[in-house]
Amino acid sequence: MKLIVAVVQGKDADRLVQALTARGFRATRIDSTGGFLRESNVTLLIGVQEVYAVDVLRIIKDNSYSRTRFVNPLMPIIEPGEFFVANPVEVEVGGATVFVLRVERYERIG
Ligand code: 2BA
Repeated sequence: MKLIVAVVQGKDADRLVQALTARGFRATRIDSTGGFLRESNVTLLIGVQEVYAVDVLRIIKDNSYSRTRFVNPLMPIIEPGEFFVANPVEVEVGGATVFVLRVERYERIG
């Protein structure tokens, strides 16, 4: 058993979850926020038998898109009389950030 933790952009999450559930995979969707951009994203927890991990990774790849965002760098400390024009910096936010973890034990109780 593997636990796949995938951080995806909010725009891709609905389609990705639909694609996973249509193929019979179970997923838990957690609303999350990126530490760097401080924008909403979605973290999916997907528990699968090891043989299906490749299929899940393929579905994630097919449904996650890279996008570029412009962010304003932090203002430096400026002295009175000085001025500073911040140039936005382009950042590429990936399709998905994926962690694959080994699961020691999995149970559905009830
Ligand atoms: P954020 O932390 O908001 O990062 C958004 C994008 O900003 C990143 O895209 C990356 O292109 C850039 N970025 C992040 N930290 C940076 C830094 N210190 N310097 C320069 N640029 C930086 P992705 O790498 O595709 O990450 C998308 C989201 O996936 C992240 O949102 C975060 O929520 C999650 N993530 C990425 N790497 C992670 C990690 N090692 N552990 C946990 N979560 C991670």
